[in-house]
Amino acid sequence: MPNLISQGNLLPEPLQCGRFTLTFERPLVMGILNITPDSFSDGGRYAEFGDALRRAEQMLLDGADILDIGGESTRPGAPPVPVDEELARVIPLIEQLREANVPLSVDTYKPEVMRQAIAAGADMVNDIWGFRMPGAIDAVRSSNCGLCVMHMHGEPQTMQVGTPDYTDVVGEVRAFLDARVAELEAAGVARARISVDPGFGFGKAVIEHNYALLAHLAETAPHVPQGAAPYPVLAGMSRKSMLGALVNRPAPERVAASLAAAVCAAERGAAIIRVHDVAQTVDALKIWAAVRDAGRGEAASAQN
Ligand code: 7PJ
Repeated sequence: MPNLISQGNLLPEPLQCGRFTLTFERPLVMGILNITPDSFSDGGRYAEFGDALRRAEQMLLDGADILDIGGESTRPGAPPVPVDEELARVIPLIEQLREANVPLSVDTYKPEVMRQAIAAGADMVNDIWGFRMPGAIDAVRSSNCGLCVMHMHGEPQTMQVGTPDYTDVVGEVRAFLDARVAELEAAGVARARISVDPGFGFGKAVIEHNYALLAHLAETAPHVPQGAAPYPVLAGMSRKSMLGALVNRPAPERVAASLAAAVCAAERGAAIIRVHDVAQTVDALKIWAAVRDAGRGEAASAQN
């Protein structure tokens, strides 16, 4: 009997994530909670604390599995936010949302924000810089929070200036993530705490590189021994210009395009999908999962 479970469709390793252990029988939906007055697609509508709380509650009602709290816009060209300002935005939200009993991620690359967010109860640190800032690994190593290690070519201020240059974008992103994960593990971070992300839109040619990465999403994950479960892969394409470039619509009107991208990511093994439009994504992924499960039923009865 041939082994029908190839490495390509093994479930990702469960993710140790603070108070939670996340498993990936289906892709989990991470809802984006931006509290940045200059956030590119929400236009700052959720700048106020009360608005952010209401938005979080709605995302939970809509079925979000994780909330990703961000206090600094990282869109290309955005100005950096001082540490104190970022802390003032994210810490009260973490404290308030802890009782909601949902995994809380903090989207930051600043070690001091990581430290204080973990102390306030964050379950996960999502770093677009891939824990490359001096002190970032030290800020997370002794906690049990989950990590998302993202690939970025260049820096937010400059990454889309000129055309990003790769000869093999999938191989280069994977090599980068391999190296980051090796450094984290050498510093004592357990493998079970690590998820990875190819960083859609962060220093990639809008169409050529981003769509190659999506097409080969599973191959962007770090190498694991033969037969071992892959690292969980997070995919964040919601409303991004890689979608706008094809559908020719402003960010708030890219919901349908975002859903198509989410389904493509699910099909290619994404463990976590980071989105603005939680309710719609949850619906789309239900249909995707039903098709997957029906296909599995056929595979199982063909074996008997
Ligand atoms: C991402 C992110 C992403 C991860 C942002 C935006 C820009 N974190 N933070 N992956 N993007 N892990 O949402 O458009 O793609 S901010």
